[in-house]
Amino acid sequence: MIELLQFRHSPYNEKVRWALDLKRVPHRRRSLLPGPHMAKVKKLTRQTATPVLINDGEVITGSACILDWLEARYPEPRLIPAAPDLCAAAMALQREFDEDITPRIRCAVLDALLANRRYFARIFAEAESPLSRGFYACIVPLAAPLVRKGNGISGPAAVEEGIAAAHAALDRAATQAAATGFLVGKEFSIADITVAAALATVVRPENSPMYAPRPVAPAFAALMARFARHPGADWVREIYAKRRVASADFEGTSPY
Ligand SMILES: N[C@@H](CCC(=O)N[C@@H](CS)C(=O)NCC(=O)O)C(=O)O
Repeated sequence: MIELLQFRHSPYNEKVRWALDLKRVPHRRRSLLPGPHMAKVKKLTRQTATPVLINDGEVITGSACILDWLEARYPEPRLIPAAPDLCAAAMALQREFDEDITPRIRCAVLDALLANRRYFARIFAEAESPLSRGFYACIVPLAAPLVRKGNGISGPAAVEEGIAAAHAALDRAATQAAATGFLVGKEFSIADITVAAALATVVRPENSPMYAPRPVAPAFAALMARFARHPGADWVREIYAKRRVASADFEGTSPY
């Protein structure tokens, strides 16, 4: 059976979960904890990033490669536009977010989450028992420098840059989706999944796998409040309400 090694709250993992859920691909999910994940993922893939998809010994890394793999094997519903110009536009938007915009937004998100080790543990160790979540909260301060370094959080300028990147991405989503509700052409595609999953890290749509557990820690609540009334946040909430078929994440075997 296909297996997804993932982080609970991550734009790249959310992209893959979204496609798996829409295509109703039977699979198993295993959530890993940032920090302790490294040894396991490195052994399998010689790098440390999630998501990782495993199928019969075949190991696929990188959310874009995983989406291509899924689209080839589970074509319905189609997520990569058939028309060459729309396909090129969707791929270009995916590449720009994956490689440039999403990592910048992530600096601001992780910095705010790391301000409260218990909330960081709540977010990432949701699938764990209360005991191991408590243990993880204790080691978050040890993992924090690695998380900061690995994600380019070099100081306040990187955080401000991430906030500006989120604002610009929300502006762009609101403008680009104004005509059809979708970012590329007239159909829902990987472009919408990529951009909505990246922006969900700050918008945190309710009833979605990217929701913010309550009570929200003050630093993270302050970050979310910066974007809550942006028209681009309305687009994120709307596309989640209409197209994100799963309202929660799960551990273990998929319900389909
Ligand atoms: N380009 C990759 C980026 C994946 C990525 O950065 N994943 C992060 C979570 S958001 C991760 O697992 N970081 C931990 C690490 O790299 O050790 C993709 O599209 O999947």
